[in-house]
Amino acid sequence: MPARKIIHVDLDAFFASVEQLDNPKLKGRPVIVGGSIKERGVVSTASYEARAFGVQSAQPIARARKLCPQGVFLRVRMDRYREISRRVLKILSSCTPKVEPASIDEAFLDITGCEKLFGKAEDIAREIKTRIKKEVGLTCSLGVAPNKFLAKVASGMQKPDGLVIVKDNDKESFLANLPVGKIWGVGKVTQRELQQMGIYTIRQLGELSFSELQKTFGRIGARLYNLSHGIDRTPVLTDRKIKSMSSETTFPHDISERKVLEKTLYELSVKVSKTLRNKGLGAKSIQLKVRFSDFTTFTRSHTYREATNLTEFIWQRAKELLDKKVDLSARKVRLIGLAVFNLGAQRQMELFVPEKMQRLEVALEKIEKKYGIRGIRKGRTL
Ligand code: TTP
Ligand code: MG
Repeated sequence: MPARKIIHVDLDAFFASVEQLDNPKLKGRPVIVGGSIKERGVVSTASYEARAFGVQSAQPIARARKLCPQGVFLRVRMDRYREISRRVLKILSSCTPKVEPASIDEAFLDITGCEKLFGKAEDIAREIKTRIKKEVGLTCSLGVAPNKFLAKVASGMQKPDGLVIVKDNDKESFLANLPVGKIWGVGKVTQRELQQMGIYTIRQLGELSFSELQKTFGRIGARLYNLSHGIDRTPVLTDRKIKSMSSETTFPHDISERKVLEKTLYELSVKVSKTLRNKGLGAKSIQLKVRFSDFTTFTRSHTYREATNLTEFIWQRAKELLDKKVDLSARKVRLIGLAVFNLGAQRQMELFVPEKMQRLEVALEKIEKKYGIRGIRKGRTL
């Protein structure tokens, strides 16, 4: 696959910049926005002038007042920020249809293949900055890179009003001296663990072998390995409309045997997980639907911390709901359904590991043997 061209756009000091835009007297002054009811007395964001005094997001307002007594303190005006956010998105969408809004003030763009039409990635990035400045009145920082992870890190490197370009060949040197905390999914706990191993920079992390990382960090080991080498295959997801996916089966006659229900759930899991994988998505929530012979219907769902698109996991989760939440003793089942929601981009790196793939295959085969399912996975792409 040729290298992709991804842009990450992040507006500078967003809420505070909008306040300065709407009231030009505030330009160049320390502006601190926060303290709405929901934010309960903490700073949402501060203008760069206020940051020079040490004011930061999530700080108690009282502390910000001490650090910056001359600051202008303002309440959050969410509706206004949303309106501006929409205008920025419109500009981005006119560059490419492949835009993924990531939060109120950031978005990913996939401009792979746009270069013939619109010029070099760097020029497209400059054009975006110019248009947002001219048409909306705000500055932003951009990262241009072969993937989302690198683009996001890059956009944060020269804030405010920055533009950082990472070429495919330079990705490892770009990451080398950055702290491991820059890696997606490395929170305080993992960071501390790594520090105890003497690992502070991404270069040091990249020196660990795949199996070492997997042994120490289990499931996130694969991610640490790939990201530390600048590898990230997550797609820019434009299809935000997909909120859930589901599949269900109505039986030709009502069913009481658990084994048949489990087998059907397995078939539904195969279907749903395959669609998820094809779309590069994973689901955190699983919902089981059961309709009894008397047509009473109910659904039970559970949300997990980690998203998945693996058949085996989805099936296990669905079966758990069936085991724990459904009373099958009194009535027969007419219909069973499986839905997944809380969808998000799913890194499929686990699947690139041959050993893991093998284990998965073995597990699936066992299930299929046990339930007498044949040929169900024909044509399936793992
Ligand atoms: P960020 O993009 O993280 O911050 P920012 O735009 O203010 O500053 P910069 O990108 O230049 O570093 O968040 C976007 C907006 O989200 C921010 O303006 C306010 C809001 N926000 C909160 O309400 N609480 C928070 O803790 C953070 C980090 C942001
Ligand atoms: Mg921002």
